[in-house]
Amino acid sequence: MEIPDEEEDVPAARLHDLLRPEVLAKFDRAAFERDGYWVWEGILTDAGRQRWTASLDRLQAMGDGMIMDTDWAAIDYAARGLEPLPPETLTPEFRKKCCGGKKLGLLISNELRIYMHDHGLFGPEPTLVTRGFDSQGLMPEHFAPAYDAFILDVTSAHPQMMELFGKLFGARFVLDHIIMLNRAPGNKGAGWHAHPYRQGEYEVEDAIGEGHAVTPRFLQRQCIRTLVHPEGATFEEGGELGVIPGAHLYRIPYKWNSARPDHDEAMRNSWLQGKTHPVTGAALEIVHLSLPPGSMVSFVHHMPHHVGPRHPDAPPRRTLLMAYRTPDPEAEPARWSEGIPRQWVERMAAAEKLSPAARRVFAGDNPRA
Ligand SMILES: O=C(O)CCC(=O)C(=O)O
Ligand SMILES: [Fe+2]
Repeated sequence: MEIPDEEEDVPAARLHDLLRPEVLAKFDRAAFERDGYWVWEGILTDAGRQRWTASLDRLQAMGDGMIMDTDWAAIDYAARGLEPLPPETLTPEFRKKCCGGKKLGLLISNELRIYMHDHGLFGPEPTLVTRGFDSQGLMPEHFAPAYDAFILDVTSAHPQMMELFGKLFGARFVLDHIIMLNRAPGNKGAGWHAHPYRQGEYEVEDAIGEGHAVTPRFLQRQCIRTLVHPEGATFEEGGELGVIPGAHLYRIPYKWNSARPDHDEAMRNSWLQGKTHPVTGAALEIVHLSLPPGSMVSFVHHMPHHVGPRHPDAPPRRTLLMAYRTPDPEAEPARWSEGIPRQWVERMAAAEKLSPAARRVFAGDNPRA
């Protein structure tokens, strides 16, 4: 039975029975720390799976509509201190290729994405065009909670989700970032790569690394990614995650900020050569995960990982990435975590639309009073 949290109003969008408690209860801390990942197989209830899929489909349609309906060429970039977008990327044909998920970077430069995150792309017109919903000044793919109350609840407040993240992190964790990672049929997937904690201030090796700094101790400063696949990510349909159990104990943000050409053979012939698990002594090996519908997977984001191609005949892979991290005791005091769009969270806080639970998860590492 779920005990309502007395201090908060329960959001209307909340689905109480989101996760299967017996799957949540199976989490094995020792295995997670040893392997660097944990599969929550079939953890979504049928209703949870339906709601998650419906939200991701709706958000994808909203974002695709914004890509196609916005007059990107007419936006005054210079007035906002931004470079104009290259004209060849603004044709309807090109923009069509940016739809369907995971292709938004072809249209929206990193500079523009950061501007939307910090300031929001609001008026004066022309600006983002939304049909039948309010613009939040950014794209749904870059921060889905801004456009969907169910996703806002499950990523910031839902008791079962907070219990899941609590198992990974302990008492306190802050949101690092949320990205929608739908992949259309025929999507090519991603080569082997990993990610640094925050801006890489604490990395002990560079992005290739030789493995000298391997440690048997689970690192205290951790960012852990959780992918939810309401319709699965199986071998048959593709878009499946590849991991290397134990490789998270080498603190190497592999090719995090460069081209990612490596597939399994390249990885076996180079980075994996001679690397062993610092606890078990076994040679490190690649594992591809086939996750049935309604599953999630959590993994330490220092571990190199890979995404298989999505088969051309499969339906789109629906996926949300939810990345949280342990707070950094040395971070500058800040009201909000740097991964939350500042313009959005400040507007929500001013309008008193953030629950106490969301304020905790969105707070800075060392929250300012
Ligand atoms: O599954 C995906 O689409 C990407 C997974 C990934 O690289 C990540 O979450 O960092
Ligand atoms: Fe990644």
